[in-house]
Amino acid sequence: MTTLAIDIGCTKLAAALIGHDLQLQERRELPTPASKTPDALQDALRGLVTPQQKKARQVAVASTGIIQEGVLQALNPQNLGGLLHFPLIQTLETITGLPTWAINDAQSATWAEYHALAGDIREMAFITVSTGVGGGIVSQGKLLIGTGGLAGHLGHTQADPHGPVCGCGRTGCVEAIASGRGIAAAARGKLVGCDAKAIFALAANGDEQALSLIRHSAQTIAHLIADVKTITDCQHVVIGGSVGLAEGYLAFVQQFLKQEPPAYHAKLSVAHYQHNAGLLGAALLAQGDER
Ligand code: ADP
Ligand code: BMX
Ligand code: ZN
Repeated sequence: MTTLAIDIGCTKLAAALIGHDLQLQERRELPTPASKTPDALQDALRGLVTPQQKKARQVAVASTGIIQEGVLQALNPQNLGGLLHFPLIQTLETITGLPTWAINDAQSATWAEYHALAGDIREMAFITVSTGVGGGIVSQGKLLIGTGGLAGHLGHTQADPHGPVCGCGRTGCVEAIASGRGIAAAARGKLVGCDAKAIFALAANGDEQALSLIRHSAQTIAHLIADVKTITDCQHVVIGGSVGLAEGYLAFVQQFLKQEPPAYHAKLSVAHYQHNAGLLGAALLAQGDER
């Protein structure tokens, strides 16, 4: 069965048709609307899926936010321009007329990346360093979602009790420091106003402040990985998201993780499916037992 997979991130929306061979066809991408009202998101989703919906039998959504009973609840509404609540399944079923299934974006990507790992791995974690910091955990071969959908929201563990206040209301979350938004918010002087992509470009040209902002993010993610290892005993941690996939970032994380005692080390790699892990995981999960 062909699935129309949709990935709703805080910066970009993506969609593709995915069959049983898990090959992506007709991948499309649009920016997440700047005015993130429910109407603006609904219009953007309609524009994204209309060209493809006739070719699919079902819709599978991987979306930022806590997904409970098909509704998106923002944990960090600041990342979604203040949008708190969005009826994902209802909206997409109305737009497409197709049965729709939804899960958190990072949980979804975790499942795709778990399937891409070689060997008999039963415990793994995935961390996306993107607009925010998302995460997912596989324990004993099962994806943890939780009764309320919150499981694996690793970006909201506390990295620094004296750190910046996070949009979720907590102080010093990993997300407030290490995410694309966090990197940009810590910029000073001539770097004020630069986004994370621009800060990576400056670092590649030797800018010391840009490099130190990126290293601080990577160090925060390395500490998070050590914490996740203590909780899950994961053998492997996969890193995704545009910041996580950026050149040189994983090497910094690796360097900082090596400074932790060996018990807290885990094998690290970048996402096998790169920017498509969320789309593929949603299709895999929605196709479920039929595969
Ligand atoms: P989303 O959050 O919608 O899933 P991304 O994974 O693309 O989207 O993450 C967006 C963040 O990644 C932004 O903070 C942006 O500045 C940053 N970013 C985008 N492209 C790059 C890049 N090539 N290198 C480093 N950072 C990037
Ligand atoms: C935030 C949270 C997570 C999400 C993560 C990465 C919201 C809206 N999102 O921690 O649910 O998985 O960001 O999302 O509260 P991304 O859009 O930055 O990839
Ligand atoms: Zn937080």
